[in-house]
Amino acid sequence: MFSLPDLPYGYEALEPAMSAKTLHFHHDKHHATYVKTLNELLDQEGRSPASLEDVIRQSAGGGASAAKLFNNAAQAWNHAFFWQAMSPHAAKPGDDLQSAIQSSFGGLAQLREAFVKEGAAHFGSGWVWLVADGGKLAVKSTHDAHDIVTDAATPLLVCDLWEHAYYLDYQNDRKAYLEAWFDALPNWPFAASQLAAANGNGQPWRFAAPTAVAKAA
Ligand code: MN3
Repeated sequence: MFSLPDLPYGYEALEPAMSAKTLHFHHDKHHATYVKTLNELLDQEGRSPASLEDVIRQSAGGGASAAKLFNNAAQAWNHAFFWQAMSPHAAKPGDDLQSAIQSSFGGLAQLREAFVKEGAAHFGSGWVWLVADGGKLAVKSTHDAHDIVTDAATPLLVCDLWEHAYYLDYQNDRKAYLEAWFDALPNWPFAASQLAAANGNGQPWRFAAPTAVAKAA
C-alpha cells in the first residue's frame, strides 16, 4: 500500500504565504483522503502495483470505471510533488535553471507573469506547472487531478489551483495566492534537479514505492 508522505517541513514553515491551518487541512485531510481511497480501490481490485506512476499510467484514459482510481492516484502523486516543489527557504534559481528560464521566457519576471496568468485564468480546479519539454521550459495547466506523469514533459514545479489550497488564506483571490506563492515558495533547487533529470542527469522525483501488505492466506 502507498503511504501518505510527511511534509518535508513544519506546518508553520511556509507562513505567511501559506498558513499552518491551510497545510493541516490540505495535507492531513485532503491529501490523506486521496491516499486512503487509492489504497482502498487497489485493495478492492486485488492489485499490488510496483509504483504509483504505474497506477496512473494504467488508469489514465480508462473510462468511467478507471476514473476514480486515476483521480485518487494522480491526486496522491500531485500533492506529494507539490510539497516537494515548495521550500521555506527563499532562493533564486541557480545558474543552469536561470539560463533555461532566460532562453524560454526572457527572464524570471516573465516566467512569473506567465505562471500567474495561466493559473489565474484556469477555469475550475486543477494545477499550474512549470515543465521541461523538448529542451524548452513551458508553463501549462491541467484540469482536476490531471498530471504530467502521462506526458512526455518533466515537471519542475507545480502550484495547486483547487480552492482548498488557498481559500483559508486568500478567499477567492487566486491571483494574489499565485503571486505570493511564486515570490516566496518555489523550491528552485528541486526544480533544478528535475531539469537536470529531464536533460539525462539523474532521475526525476518519484512517489515512494508501496510497502507490501501481508495477505491472509
Ligand atoms: Mn490540493
